[in-house]
Amino acid sequence: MKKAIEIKTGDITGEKVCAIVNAANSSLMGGGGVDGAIHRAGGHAILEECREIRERRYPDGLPTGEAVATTAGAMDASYVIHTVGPVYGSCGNACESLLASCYRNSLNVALELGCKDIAFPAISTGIYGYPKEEAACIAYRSVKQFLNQGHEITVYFVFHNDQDRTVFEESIRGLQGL
Ligand code: AR6
Repeated sequence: MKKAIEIKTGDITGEKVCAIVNAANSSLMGGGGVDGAIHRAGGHAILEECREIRERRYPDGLPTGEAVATTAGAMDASYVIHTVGPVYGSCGNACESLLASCYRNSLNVALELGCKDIAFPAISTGIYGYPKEEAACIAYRSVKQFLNQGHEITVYFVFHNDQDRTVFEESIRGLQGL
């Protein structure tokens, strides 16, 4: 049987899962980091769908912590779930719960789409400056809480390099009994 949580190193755009998560910004119009990589790999269809979502549902932009889905264009995944992580230092005490919401809301969107697996990048830990150790604990706790509610979905944490992966693994060591 597949483990509920798997930790990997690699380029998330190549993941063969139902949904990959994008660490987007509220404009949904693309950007750098993993967002840029996803739009490049998926192609123009993703941007078109993001434009429609903005027009129809979020004219002022997708709020931090929320998540929406598009198809994945040319990538192997079926869907991209776009979520907006907090900019570290911009939200005071709320940053932690906003980052946790990114994971929880993305997982709920994946379930609504009927997904049995989902791959997350380390949301907010690049351009948005969240300390990797803190973000690791928040991400792991949020996913674990969701899985403990009985939802059947395999969650991949995908790190761009082994160093980030090691930081994550060491940070969550004390949490594995959750
Ligand atoms: N696969 C997996 N992980 C990746 C990849 C990849 N291809 N590329 C980068 N990462 P970031 P944020 C890792 O900056 O901090 C964008 O401009 C990266 O090493 O992509 O949430 C958006 O449009 C890091 O660990 O996202 C927003 O404006 C993690 O992904 C802003 O950046 C997240 O880094 C969002 O900033």
